[in-house]
Parts: sequence; C-alpha cells; structure tokens
Amino acid sequence: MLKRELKEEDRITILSGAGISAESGVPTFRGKDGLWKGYDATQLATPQAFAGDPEKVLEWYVWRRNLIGQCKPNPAHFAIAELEEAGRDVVTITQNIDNLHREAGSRNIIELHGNIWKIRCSAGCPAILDVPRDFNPPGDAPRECPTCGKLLRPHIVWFGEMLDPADIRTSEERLSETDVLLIVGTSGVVQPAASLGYIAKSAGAYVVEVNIEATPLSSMADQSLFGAAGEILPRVFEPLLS
Ligand code: BJW
Repeated sequence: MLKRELKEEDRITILSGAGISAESGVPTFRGKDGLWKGYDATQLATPQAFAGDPEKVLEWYVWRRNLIGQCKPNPAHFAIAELEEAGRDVVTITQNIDNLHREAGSRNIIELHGNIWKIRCSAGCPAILDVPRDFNPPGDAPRECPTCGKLLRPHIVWFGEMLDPADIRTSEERLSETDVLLIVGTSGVVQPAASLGYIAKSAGAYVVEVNIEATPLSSMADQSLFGAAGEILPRVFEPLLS
C-alpha cells in the first residue's frame, strides 16, 4: 500500500484534521456537509463574535459538545493509538478539538486548535479547566472564571488568534526530524497548520496524504492514498502491528 516500507525504528508523525473524525460522526468544516455550510464562521469562531454576542457563541459550543459527546473514536484513531501502544515512535499533531485521539488511547498528542472539553478565562487568567462531562444542562459549561468572575470561553483557537507558540515550536521540531508524515483528513487551507507538512518534506521525510479527495497538499506529498481514513490507516500500519 505504501511505496515506502515502514520500519520499526521509523519516527512517524500524524497531522490530522476533521476528516479523520468524519467516520465517527463529527461534521467536517468544509465540503458538502461541512459545518460552515450551515453557520457563518465569522459569526461564531472569532474573538469578535464572542465579544459581540457571547451567548450565541457559547450556545453553538453547547450544541457541538452534545454532538461530539456522542461520537466514538473510529478505526483510524485506534490504528494510531495501537501503534503508539506497541512502542513505536508516534506523535499526533491534530487540528481537531474533539478529543477522539485521546479517547482512542493516543498519548503523544499536540492539539493545535485546542479542545472542546476545556474552557479558560476570556480575560486571560491562566488556568485551563475541564468541562464536566455530566454538567447540567448537558453540553454546557461553567460560565464564570473562578479567579476573576469574567466569562469563561472554550479553549479553542478561533480565526485571527495565535496558536500556542509552544505547540508550534514542538510541532516544528518533531516535523523536522520525523521519518514519515501522514497528513490525514485535512483540507489544508487553514494556516499555520496547512504549512507544517512542508517542514517535514524539506527535511527529507516521506510524506503521505490520506484523504477522500485531492487537496492543495497533494502535489507536495510523495504519495496520496485516496479513501476513508478509517479504512486506510489500519492497512497502512498493519505491518508494524502484527
Ligand atoms: C476525509 C474523510 C474521511 C472527509 N477520510 N478524509 C496566511 C494566509 C491566509 C490566511 C491566514 C494566514 N495565516 C493566518 C491566516 C488566517 C487564518 C486562516 O488560515 N484562514 C484561512 C481560512 C485562509 N488562520 C488563523 O486565523 C489562525 N491564526 C493565526 O494564524 O494567527 C496569526 C494570524 C492571525 C491573523 C492574521 C494573520 C496571522 C487560527 C486558525 C484557527 C482555526 N480554527 C478552526 C475553528 C475552530 C472553531 C471550532 O472548531 O470550534 O479550526 S477553523 C477550522 O478549520 C477548525 C479546523 O481545525 C480547521 C482546519 O480544518 P480541517 O481539519 O482541514 O477540516 P476541513 O473540513 O476543512 O477538511 C476536512 C477534510 O477531510 C477534507 O479535505 C475532506 O476531503 C476530508 N475528509 N472525510 C479522510 N473519511
């Protein structure tokens, strides 16, 4: 399946996007059934939207948590986690906020865009809090910062906001020394995540794209595997798992 054989000592990095969770039932952002088709991102996923109408934005996240809370990891998440559990050198850099890599058992994860099950103070107090899974009403979260009383917000990177510089640095370091990079289920249009693959490519890694269709990253990849991630990843990793 891969034109380059995977070796036990390979450092393997996954750069994942919404498509890896599509088979779990989490809507992607773009494309035919994407979230942005029904919602205006500029009304919901920006700091300006939150400042203008926090209740509307928070309600969207209540809906999203209720949806995502019902979704389970799929064979793509599990294949990556099994590789890590088998002792291979695996790091998952994900744009996803759905927590499904962790729920599958992965531990070496960099969540570039945050996590929907975490909240933090909108005024900048440093604590990052867990959203109680059994919060009442379901999917909602505490509203007031325990330190300053200002509004809490989802621990998610919205458009126009900086990603955590430590996450970027760690990702760049890993990508510059990885042997194999799999770019899975991302449209490759949101920066800076979309550019990260080029670091691995220019450092000599073998770059594989897994997607149901071609993306702007296809021409850079050494190999594109077109199909559902949940079918492809278990087959790609099978030689290292048996
Ligand atoms: C399957 C499949 C299956 C389906 N199997 N595959 C440089 C140039 C231009 C603009 C910018 C730039 N630098 C920064 C920007 C602005 C902006 C940006 O990139 N805009 C672009 C849209 C043009 N970036 C930012 O604002 C970032 N911040 C930043 O750079 O700060 C510094 C700065 C600020 C301002 C100006 C300049 C610099 C922050 C980006 C944060 C992104 N946040 C979001 C939303 C969070 C809200 C929430 O979820 O609650 O994160 S956007 C949304 O897109 C989400 C995702 O993580 C992200 C990426 O989407 P992804 O994962 O690729 O999903 P899709 O839906 O796009 O694609 C799914 C793919 O799966 C498709 O290809 C399918 O084919 C495939 N697929 N089923 C395999 N079964």
